[in-house]
Amino acid sequence: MTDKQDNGPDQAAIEAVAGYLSKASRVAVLTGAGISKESGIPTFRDAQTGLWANFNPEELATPQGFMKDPPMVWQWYDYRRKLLMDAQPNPGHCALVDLENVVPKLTVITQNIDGLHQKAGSKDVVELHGSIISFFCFDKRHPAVDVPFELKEPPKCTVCGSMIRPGVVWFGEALPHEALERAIKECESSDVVLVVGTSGLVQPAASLPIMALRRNAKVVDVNPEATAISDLAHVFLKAPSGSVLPQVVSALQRLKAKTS
Ligand code: BV8
Repeated sequence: MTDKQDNGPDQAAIEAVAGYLSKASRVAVLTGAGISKESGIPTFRDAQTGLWANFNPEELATPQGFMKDPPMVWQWYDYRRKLLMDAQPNPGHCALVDLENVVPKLTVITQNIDGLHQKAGSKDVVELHGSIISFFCFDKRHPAVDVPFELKEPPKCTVCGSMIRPGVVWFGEALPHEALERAIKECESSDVVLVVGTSGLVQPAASLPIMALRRNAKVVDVNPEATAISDLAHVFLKAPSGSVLPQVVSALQRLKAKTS
């Protein structure tokens, strides 16, 4: 595709994306762990710090991993949940809130479980992989509330007695039906889809940009590293989302001011 960038975003690429957005009536944004990196949250495939350095997160984030060692998996999520409590949205999250106020309709579809889009003020957020601050029991998914920090092992469900687990989607588990349906509908009906901070490795989320391309949406990849999506995108903004998304929003605001 003619206007893709592979040497970092120059102003022309940013203006091109602003041009797409100025004509869009519906915009979808698919985000991954990368958008939270500048809030101090390690991405999913970063070398895990501390105790987790020797474990593959894709083994920990599974029902089998949890059943094999409930205290260890529980403590891994407790460590991540604590990290998130102090985390603040960064300029990338905030730029999406600004964008929501400039385009007619914007939906954030996130693979992240950190709640930072909602903390930033995004009004329409679809959580594909659940949330680290929600809990339900392993056997029957009875909801659990007020789960304290620092527990060494999973508490038990007060209804059925099975272990409480984080309310996230583990590998090998189906995504919440309504969230996935909504994400597909938005990606198939949006004029522009921004793909921000994802390695594009995890399915079925990674197929959403392909579905958008099939419906002739303009797809923009925002990532400091090239991914499988970068090559398919109309524009590849090779930069951290916290620095380039505010530039895109400013360029759009200038464009709107000129044409109003
Ligand atoms: C399912 C919650 C079926 C838990 C997560 C084909 C079709 C269907 C399934 C599969 C398939 N092939 C394989 C599968 C199975 C599997 C899968 O995709 N495996 C992969 C590894 C190959 N998929 C599943 O199991 C899914 N379930 O399909 O079920 C089914 C159907 C019916 C009945 C039963 C089953 C479930 C997947 C969900 C797993 N849960 N999270 C938790 O977090 O603990 S996924 C996890 O990875 C996170 O949510 C994370 O968001 C997600 C994706 O990773 P990324 O977000 O992309 O993060 P990553 O670290 O990889 O990349 C970060 C990027 O940011 C990098 O590119 C980096 O360059 C960039 N970056 C860095 N800094 C910045 C930046 N970008 C911008 N700015 C910066 N500053």
